[in-house]
Amino acid sequence: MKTAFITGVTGQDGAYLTEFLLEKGYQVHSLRRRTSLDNTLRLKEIENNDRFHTHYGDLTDASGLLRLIGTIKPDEIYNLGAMSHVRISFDIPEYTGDVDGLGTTRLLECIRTLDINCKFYQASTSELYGKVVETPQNEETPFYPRSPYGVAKLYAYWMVINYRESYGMYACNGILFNHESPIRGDDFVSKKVVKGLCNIKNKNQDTLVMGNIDSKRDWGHARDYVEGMWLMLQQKEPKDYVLATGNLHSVRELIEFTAEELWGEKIIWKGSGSGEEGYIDNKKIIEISKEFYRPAEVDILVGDASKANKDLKWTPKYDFKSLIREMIAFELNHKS
Ligand code: NAP
Ligand code: F7E
Repeated sequence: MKTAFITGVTGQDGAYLTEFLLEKGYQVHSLRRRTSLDNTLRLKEIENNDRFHTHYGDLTDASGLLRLIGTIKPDEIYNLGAMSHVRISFDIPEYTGDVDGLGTTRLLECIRTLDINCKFYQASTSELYGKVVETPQNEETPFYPRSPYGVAKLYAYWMVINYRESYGMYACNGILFNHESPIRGDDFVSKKVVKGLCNIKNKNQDTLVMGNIDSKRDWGHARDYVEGMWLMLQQKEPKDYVLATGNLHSVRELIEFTAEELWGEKIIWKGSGSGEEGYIDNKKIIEISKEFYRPAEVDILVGDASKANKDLKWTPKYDFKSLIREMIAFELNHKS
């Protein structure tokens, strides 16, 4: 029976990965932060599994990480913990660097110091490509991060490669494009749109206030992506892989598709820029506010996952429509 150690277990990917590894028979140890309110809501269905364990700790606390990893001696570490919100990283850049950048180094140093035979997965991101220099982006595309989050993750990306090359560690970067689910955090655009429009449909909210609706992303389902993380650690050689669907949609299309699913009719757009508004049945449901714009935006990201497709035999099972439909069904079932 293999043992995994997961940071970021209370997040979206942490919950799906834990479920996936438990199904594979793993012992799963995980890092949770102490918070004043319960942060384990996503773990309710698995928290009583006797192969699942949580330990208090923090990616900024090196001695705690060393003690935990030294005791657990995991076969695999999945570093999913991060301050993962791109816009908020502009508000707390130093903290973001500490957790997302140095936090990764602290874990790599634990493996090196303890001299344990442990594979390492790093949650790298399409935000590394930022102001893209080519489309679609693959493992060879040069990076140009556009936020403190992207810059911190770029440092972590290179530390993973440096430890692989310097110490022969089995360490991989998964360069994952946006992936969503019903348990996505409320302040990411997919969840904000689906939840907001479901609330409006149920007359629990009047309007939804959005930022830049013309940015474009490659959205997949988190359930597909955690399988890719695991596959990266089951290969002969450690390598870095892009996981993406290869399909591009704008935030505007996300709003339009969700609205059409809920009302069965097309949203009518009026005005432009930050004065643009969206209407259904002559009722305003969308407004734009610069509050949600970013100091530097990433306009378009779409990935080419051919390498993962070939080496890992990884292909996503969900597409954009099945992802959003699942998110809508979840919101309606939880609100009625
Ligand atoms: P998420 O839902 O925001 O979860 C982040 C996790 O990190 C939470 O468990 C959070 O704990 C934990 N965390 C935050 N600060 C920490 C700290 N100082 N010490 C220890 N843990 C800390 O993120 P996600 O969507 O699951 O993403 C997982 C990872 O993949 C992240 O590293 C993210 O940057 C990266 N990524 C995500 C995507 C995507 O589209 N989802 C794409 C590419 C890469 P609390 O619950 O206590 O806040
Ligand atoms: O924004 C635009 C926004 O916050 C997507 C993280 O998981 O994926 C995620 O980062 C787009 C951006 O995700 C709103 O400006 C418009 O262009 O859902 P998001 P993200 O920034 O792409 C990457 C791969 C990660 O690694 C990150 O950890 O949507 N947008 N209006 C908005 N975004 C938000 N959040 N809220 C709005 O009102």
